[in-house]
Amino acid sequence: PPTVRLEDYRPSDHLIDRVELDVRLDPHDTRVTARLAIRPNPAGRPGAPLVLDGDDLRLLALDLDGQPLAPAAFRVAPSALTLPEPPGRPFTLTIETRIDPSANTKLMGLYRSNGVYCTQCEADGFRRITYFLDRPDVMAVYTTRIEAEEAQAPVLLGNGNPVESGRIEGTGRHFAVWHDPHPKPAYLFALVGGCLDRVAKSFDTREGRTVELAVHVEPGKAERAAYALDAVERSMVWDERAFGRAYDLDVFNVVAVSDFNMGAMENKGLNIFNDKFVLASPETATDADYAAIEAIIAHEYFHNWSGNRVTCRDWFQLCLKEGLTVFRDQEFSSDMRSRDVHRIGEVRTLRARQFPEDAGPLAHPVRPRQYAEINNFYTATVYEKGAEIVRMLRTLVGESAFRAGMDRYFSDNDGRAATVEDFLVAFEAESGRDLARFAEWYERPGTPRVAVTGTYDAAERTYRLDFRQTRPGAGDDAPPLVIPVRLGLVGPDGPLGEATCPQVEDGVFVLDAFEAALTFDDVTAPPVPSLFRGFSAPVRVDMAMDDADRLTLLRHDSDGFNRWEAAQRVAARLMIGALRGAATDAGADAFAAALGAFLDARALDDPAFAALVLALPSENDLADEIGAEIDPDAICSARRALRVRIGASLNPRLRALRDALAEPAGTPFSPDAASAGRRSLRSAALDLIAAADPADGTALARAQIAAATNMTDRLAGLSTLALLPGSAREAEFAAFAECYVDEPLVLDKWFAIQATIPEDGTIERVRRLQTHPAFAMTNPNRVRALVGSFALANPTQFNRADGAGFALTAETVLALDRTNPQVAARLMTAFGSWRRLEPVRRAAAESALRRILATPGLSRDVTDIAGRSLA
Ligand code: HT7
Ligand code: ZN
Repeated sequence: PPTVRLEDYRPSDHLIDRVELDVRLDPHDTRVTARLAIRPNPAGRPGAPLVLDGDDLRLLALDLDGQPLAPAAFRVAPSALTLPEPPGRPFTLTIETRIDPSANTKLMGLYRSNGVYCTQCEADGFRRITYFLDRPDVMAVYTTRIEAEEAQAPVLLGNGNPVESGRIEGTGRHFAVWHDPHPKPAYLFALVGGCLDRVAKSFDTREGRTVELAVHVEPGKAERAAYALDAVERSMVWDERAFGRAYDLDVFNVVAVSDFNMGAMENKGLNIFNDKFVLASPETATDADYAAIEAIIAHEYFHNWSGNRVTCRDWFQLCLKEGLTVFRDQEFSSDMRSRDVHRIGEVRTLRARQFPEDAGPLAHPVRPRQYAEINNFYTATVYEKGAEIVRMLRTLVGESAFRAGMDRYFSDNDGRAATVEDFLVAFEAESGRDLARFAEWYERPGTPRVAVTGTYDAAERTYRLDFRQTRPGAGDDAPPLVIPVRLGLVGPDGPLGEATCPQVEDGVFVLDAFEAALTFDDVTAPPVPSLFRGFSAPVRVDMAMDDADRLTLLRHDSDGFNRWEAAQRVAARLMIGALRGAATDAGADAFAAALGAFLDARALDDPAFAALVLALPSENDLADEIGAEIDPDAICSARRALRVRIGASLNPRLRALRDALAEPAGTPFSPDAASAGRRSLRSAALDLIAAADPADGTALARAQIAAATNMTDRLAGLSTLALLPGSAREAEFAAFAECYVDEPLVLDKWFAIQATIPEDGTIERVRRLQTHPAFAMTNPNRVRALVGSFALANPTQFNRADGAGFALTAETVLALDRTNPQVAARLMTAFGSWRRLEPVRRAAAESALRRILATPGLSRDVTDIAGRSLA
């Protein structure tokens, strides 16, 4: 496929200032009339042809300033409309196109989901609605008239504010006109038409604007939208307080649809969501679902400033809106919940998704320099590593310069399409700091490594730390990065507050050379260093440290993240040691004893944190750490063995904890963080009990399912059972399916749990489930639940040595590619770590990849991922 390069960017030759759209909705024959006010761009090439993007469009009529264009004056194809010699002055082009929303299986452009008309235009879907300059630096003011049969689509929503609506007498049709006064790129355009129920409330911004907030959902599900509506309001309050950003329209609409390629979309004033991230009730949603809804509602709302008011000049700048907005939603969730617990969750996600991406064939810089298919660059690197860069920037310039820099960035770039450089300049101005070298974080792939050694001098009472950074994957000529290291020293009884070091300011040392050394004075006893507190930089840290020292950190560090990290490191060392034949039972027992002491001291004070400590590093975490010649079966066995040993050793404590945390009968469900934390610790305890004693675990899990008053407890019981083969498991699976046959989002959980069972029979089970009447390739959530969970969250079965897991995934990718290439390409990313497997599995994965790439008629999306994976 042709490659788009950052270095080739040039401004558009033409601009579009105003768009008047008239969309007459029909299931198969939707007519779109676009009146575009176009003018030559003073920054473009004079006299250049006008080339409007299209995708799968049929042109019905075309005129210029009210006159039909002569056939010789334009060229048309489904993918472009060209005026070779457009007027060298402002003019109005009126284009009528015809589209078939019911046939749109790609779910990009205008499509129907369960009978609801909706749109998805990012990154390049608007060109599937009308011919346009479909690039983010072309920003226009939109007025949209939507017309539809009233019985089919009683609700008609557009961007901006409602202007007018009415019936078209005698036709059964009606219309609504929406006007958005804020210039925006086409990717933020949206419309919705359908039968929808809603919940709403009004909100007064601190600037004195009264805004009608509404969440629209499938008929009969309005009650399940209450939590999302509340999250919208909390997001608005928070953005005013934390960033001084207020909402800027009279209405804010959220619409939930069931067929959606990603999580949600921040269209101006009309956010459209995958209903998985809107609908919640105690009976159907888990605590994790509630937290995700809160975070994604916030994320899309925050885009109103970071993305919409200030947008991206081109798609290479995607991290400018996505990394920044992830950072903003993470801060919001940290304020709503426990900061330490949330930070641990963020880092777990980064390590699970971004670190492997950065270490594999799909690695790319946070600001890529080239792409063949932009939809394949909505990645963990752009989002999650992009957010870490913003966090490091705040650590470097300090809280108050950071806030001032954000204010400056928003005001200097309001209404503009900006770049990463525009972003950094605002912080340079406010902090006086030169960020040219910091900008290197955006430029090259690869996770940096920082090796640290510590030396204590008892006579001098000094402690020296030597740092060395390396940049695997970044290229030999890569300069050193600017790495903020938040750190401190811990003694046998707690933090060593009196130790001082001139290079450490407010607890932060800035490592900006390949090598550097620090010396602390007044260190009265051999300390344990607590490095990268709060995970202050997205790096891998290599420091040899005894388990005993790490367990000192678990007990005494003032930093919550590093307390958790200490336990994770010990557990990882034990498991990796075991699979190399180098770990002892004594080590595991010492670790179990330390966990027991930790639970006694802290579990009831902070159950959510304790649950995270008990959740050992995942199989994928261990694979990432091992890095080469990976045998997922060996990893799974080593992990299981440690869980068995800990479960056996802590059994009485875990049982006592479960009892202490049980909610009194009749307690109403609350999704708040404290209640969720208690549930998660009870379930983590159950999981370890069951690992060591399957019979007891089965009984406890069944009892938990039977007594459950909410989906969190029910699903946790089922997840524990999923690891315990036998008739009890199958009976509970069957009962669950019967109970939730009419609840698609709950059935997705049922599909997903079964797909992740780490047993040989899972392949057959997944194939059987693919023929289940509820399975549909047309619904992305269902495909992700079954095949996505299998490929991305079942390491032993996806990576089976006989290649059966790769084959199943490849077949699904190829079948899906014919209808929805974007979702097919996402599924392909499961192959991203294939080169790090041991030789037999590696060969099987490679042949599956080659088979995919050789398939005739493959989409650009899948060709791009398969091609890069093999390169
Ligand atoms: N900005 C959006 C990213 C997106 C997307 C969403 C739904 C379907 C297709 C999409 N392509 C890109 C969502 C976000 O990050 O906020
Ligand atoms: Zn986003």
